[in-house]
Parts: sequence; structure tokens; C-alpha cells
Amino acid sequence: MSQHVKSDARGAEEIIEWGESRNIETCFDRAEKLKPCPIGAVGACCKVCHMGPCRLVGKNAEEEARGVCGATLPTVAARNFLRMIAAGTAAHSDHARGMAFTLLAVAKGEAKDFKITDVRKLYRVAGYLNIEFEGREVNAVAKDVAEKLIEDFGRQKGEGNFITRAPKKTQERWRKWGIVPRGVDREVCEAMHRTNIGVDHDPDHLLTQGLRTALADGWLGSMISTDVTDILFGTPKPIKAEASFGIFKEDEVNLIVHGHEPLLAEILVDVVGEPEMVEYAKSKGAKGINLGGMCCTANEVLMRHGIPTAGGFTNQELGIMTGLIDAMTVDVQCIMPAITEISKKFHTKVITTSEKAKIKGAMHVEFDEHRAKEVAREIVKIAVDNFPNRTATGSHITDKAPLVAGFSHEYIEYMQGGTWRGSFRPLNDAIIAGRVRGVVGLAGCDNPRVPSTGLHHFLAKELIKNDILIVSTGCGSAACGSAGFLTPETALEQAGPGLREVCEAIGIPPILHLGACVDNSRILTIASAMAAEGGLSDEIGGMPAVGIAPEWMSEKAIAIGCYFAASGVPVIFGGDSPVEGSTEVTKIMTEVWFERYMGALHFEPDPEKILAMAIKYIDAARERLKLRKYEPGKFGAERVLMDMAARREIEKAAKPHIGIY
Ligand code: SF4
Ligand code: MSK
Repeated sequence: MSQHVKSDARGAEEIIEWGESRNIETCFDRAEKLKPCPIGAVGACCKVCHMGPCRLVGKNAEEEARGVCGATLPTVAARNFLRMIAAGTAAHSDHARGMAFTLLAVAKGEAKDFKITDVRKLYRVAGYLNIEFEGREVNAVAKDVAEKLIEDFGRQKGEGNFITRAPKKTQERWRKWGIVPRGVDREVCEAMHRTNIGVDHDPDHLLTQGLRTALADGWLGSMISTDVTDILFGTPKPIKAEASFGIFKEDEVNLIVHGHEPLLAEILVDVVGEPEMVEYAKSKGAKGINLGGMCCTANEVLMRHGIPTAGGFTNQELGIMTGLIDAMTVDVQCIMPAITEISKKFHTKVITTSEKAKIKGAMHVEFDEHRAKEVAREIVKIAVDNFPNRTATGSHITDKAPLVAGFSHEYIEYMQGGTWRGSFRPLNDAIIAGRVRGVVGLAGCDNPRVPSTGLHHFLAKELIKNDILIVSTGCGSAACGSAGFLTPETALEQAGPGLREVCEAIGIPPILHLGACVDNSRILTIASAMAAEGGLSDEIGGMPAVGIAPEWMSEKAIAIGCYFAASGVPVIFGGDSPVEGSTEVTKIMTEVWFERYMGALHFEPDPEKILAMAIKYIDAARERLKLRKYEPGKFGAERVLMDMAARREIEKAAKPHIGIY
């Protein structure tokens, strides 16, 4: 991968060049033109009051620089960082709030176009919440579950509902250090209060609230969102799909869903197939209606319906530049306002759909779960009506890759033993024996400041070559998907010998696509299940596991990184550190956090060093757990993994198959 490449995503470079030859500006050009402010970039600029902004610079800035109020650089850097965590937590959790209220509306019969699809998952969640479900009406259980989950947003005292899903030892660490989140809104509100002028000035104390807020994101907001989405739309299981710009069809209406929320997208999946809609598209000269996605709304419908994805964050302008998108709906998060500007050069209609988000130059068709189908039909009609306006203008670059997505934690458990014997034992055993060296969560955004998606590609290839199983989410998954890495064949061609054997036995790719950004919560559940299974660490901390977000750009990524660090996972972010200005803050986030929680948050721009650091963490954890030293191709004794055929035989002999887990 050359440093001169702007994007390593399939087909992206050709579209960028096509645009450059026509003076069409994209985020890649703006990233080149607009260098980050060197003071803000390292966390040394404070603008929380109107005596500032204060820039804490100079030779001995850490010791000597002061803001007008006297704030030191470590205070300012920690305060800025805490505000990032609060914003990221607010974003995921507000999305989750919408999901919980939709579940309540469905349970009360007020959102007629939605239903409870996965009753089994509803019961599982009811079980976590100590809600009785045996012999009760499904909607009555759903109402109780929704109301209990909604408490997690506004709770003032006590602990979040799902805290007890973490291993006991992990919970004990949280209680010892005072970072158990009470309610999402309370933690975000307190974070904003503490960072206001003249309140909390101790960097460690500020960052401790950062971890409490981040845990409210991971174990409350995001976990609620994942669970409720599964209850409403089904728990994902492996499904084939395709990725990249080649998902757009020349002869069909291309309607693309972009953003993060699954509600409208789920309804669109149904509505685009309605005979009247298809007939309407035909009446306008199209062969049909092609629904595709982008960013995490894409991941939601990809995981459950195999709806293809056009890619991640940096593909949004490029998608429009193909000239093939007739309408793009955008809800919330990671939507570049630039898309309305660029869409003027093509025929694409950009439609904002959330009451929370409008963009100048976009149409606004507000989604309302109480009349979901009606809104969805209106949107499909806009896309269809726009199809005849399609012109030859556009790069028309189309190329795509096959992929397999849909790895919920429930399916991962099922695939390791079937309906009756599903567990995490085989994975733990494979790690113990050294077939699988460790696990990496490779996640987060793609970023125009590096060869976009290129860092994901490099790390994905190197990690699996080193027998490290990857679980991936968000735009990291889209990056791997459009590169063709999310297929079982990748295991045969590129994985190390131990990982290849495991993937071959189960028939899975070496990189498991777990879903959208909010579905990083699935990784928390997997880590907790591995701890409960035994043989490795009895808490999340100490597992041979690392999180990596090599191209992060969103505050949400910071919140995610911090909830993993607080849960006991060392995390490595790419790019320069937003707290680089302060050695004290950096030390807290690495050494102090590791001592307290067995997790840490590092920033390292060099991908080779990220790889080396991840492997070092994994090998050190193996050593601490007294597991055999990893040597490629040399394994210890372990249970034989059952392949699919053997598993089916056992199931046939047992009871009728009733579900995936
Ligand atoms: Fe400057 Fe202090 Fe105001 Fe920050 S809070 S802008 S450091 S005076
Ligand atoms: S969309 S937060 S760019 S992963 Fe979830 Fe992608 Fe990052 Fe947004």
C-alpha cells in the first residue's frame, strides 16, 4: 500500500481520479488542504470558557503553561478527552434510547408495522433483567423489558441493569475504583458538569469519570441497542452478501440507507419488495428497486437480510460520484454534510430522516415508527421518481466482493457445538492449545487522513497470518468486506495454520463480522462468555485479546476504546494521540489503567508498531495465563472441533431443531 494512495478501498482510487479530473472535491482533498491544528490535536487547547480559548504551549508546557484560570495542560487534556467520551456515549445511547422506546411502542401495539421477531432473545434479555416470562403474553414481557431498559437512561443512583452480565471479578474492579455507571444521562451530564470551568481539575479524577461514562456506553446504551434490535428484527446468523460500489445496479433504482439507525432501513427491506412498488419502478423504466447501505445502517440490514453494503465512512461521497445512486437516506452519525454539496453535481437526492438531524440542501422526510411503512413508501417513491433523471454523468465504476456476515455472539456460541452443545469451550481450547494465538477486535472508522481502509487491510492480513482470530464491527468490517476478506476462503489462503484449521472445521471466515458500531457490545458478551467458560482468565482482563481501531475519527470510537479499556482489554488506536501534549494523562491511560483494570488505551500511528504491540500484549497474556508458548503450526492436545455435518447428526438424534442457539 503506497502512502500516496488516498483510499485502499476497492474501486475508490479510480473514482477519486475520475473526480479529480473534473475538479470534484472530496474529503480526501479537504484532508490534504486542511492540516489539523497542532495545538488542538494534542489536547492543549481549552475553550470551555470565554476567558479563552487558552493554548497551553511552550517548551515546558506540561509543567509551566497555564490557562487564564490557572488550568494546567494535564487538566485541559483530560477535560477535552472526557468531553469526547461523553459525546460518543451520548451518540450511541441516544440511538439506543430510540430502540428501547420503539420496543415499548411495539409492545403497546402503537407501532403496527413492527413486531417482535426473536421471542427467544426477548426471553433471554428478560432473564438478565429478572423479568418473569414463562406463560406470559409476549407483548407483556416486551413491555416490561422495554420499561426496565429505559430506566438505564435516567437512573440517578444504583447500577446499570446489565452490569451483572460482566464477570464477577470485572465487576469487583469497577466497584473498587468507583466506575460502575448509574444511568447514561447521569454520567454524560456529570461529565459535562465536571469539565465546565472551575469544577474538576485532577486529571486522574476526570479520566475516572471518563471510564464510568464509557462503561455507560458499552454496558448500557450500546448493549441495549444490540439486544433490542435483535429482539425486534432477529438475532443475526451467517448470511452471504456483497460489498463495494458494484452493488449499485445500472438498470434498477438504487436506494441507499446511510447512518446508524436500523428502523427505517428494516421497513424499507419489506417495502422495496412490494409488488406495487416494483410495478411503479418498472413504470419509470427501471427493472426493479435495489436497496443497499453505507456505514452502520448498512451493517444492521447486512447482518439480518444480506442487504449489500457500498462500504464505510469515506465511501459516501464516492458512492454519489458513481452517478448511480437515485436516493440516499441519512439518519444520524457519520454523515458528511458534504454529501448534499456533491449530490448537486449528480442527480442523487439526499433525504434526511431523523428529527434530530437536518442538512442544508437535503430533502427532509421524517421517520416516525408509528407510521413506518407510509414513510418508507414515500421515500421509495422519491427514489423511483428520480430514476429517469439519471444521466451518463458519474464514474460508473462498479466492482464488488462477496462476503459472509451475521456473526452474533449467539451464533458464535452455536457454531461451537450446535443447539444443544453450543459453548465457548472449543474457542477457549483452541487458544489454550495455541491453534488460535489470541483474539483481536478490529473495529472503528476509516479515515481520509491515512490511505483509507488501508490500515485495516494491512492489520487484518497480518493478524490472521499470525493465527489471531478477528472479530470486527463498523466500518472496519466494511473495509474487510470490500477487500474480500470476509469469506471462508480467506482462511484457507491467508490464515496461519492453526487458525486455518479452526476456520475450516467450522466453515467460517477468519474475520467475523459482528455488526455495527453499537454491536461492539457483542464483543463484551463474548469476552464475558469466554471468562465464564474457564481455562483462560476468569475476568475480561488478562485474556489474550486486544482491541484495535487503526483509522478512528469519531468521538464514538473514543468512548468504545475506553469501555474496552475499563473492561480489561488493552486497546490500540491509530493516528496521533489527542492527549499527546500531556505525559501525565498518557501515563494514566496506559500504565495506571492497566494496573487498575488490566486494560489500556494507546495511540500509535505506525501500523507495523500497532501490530507488534498487539502481538506483544497477546503473548504476554498467554504467558501470564501459563498457556503453551505460541509457535506457528505446533499445537497442544485439545478437543476435536466438530464440523457442521457431525453437529447436525447429533442434533437430529437429540431433539427437533428449534432455532439457531
Ligand atoms: Fe482558559 Fe481556564 Fe477558560 Fe479553559 S477554563 S478557556 S484554560 S480560562
Ligand atoms: S459508521 S463511527 S465511521 S465505524 Fe458506525 Fe464507521 Fe466510525 Fe462511523
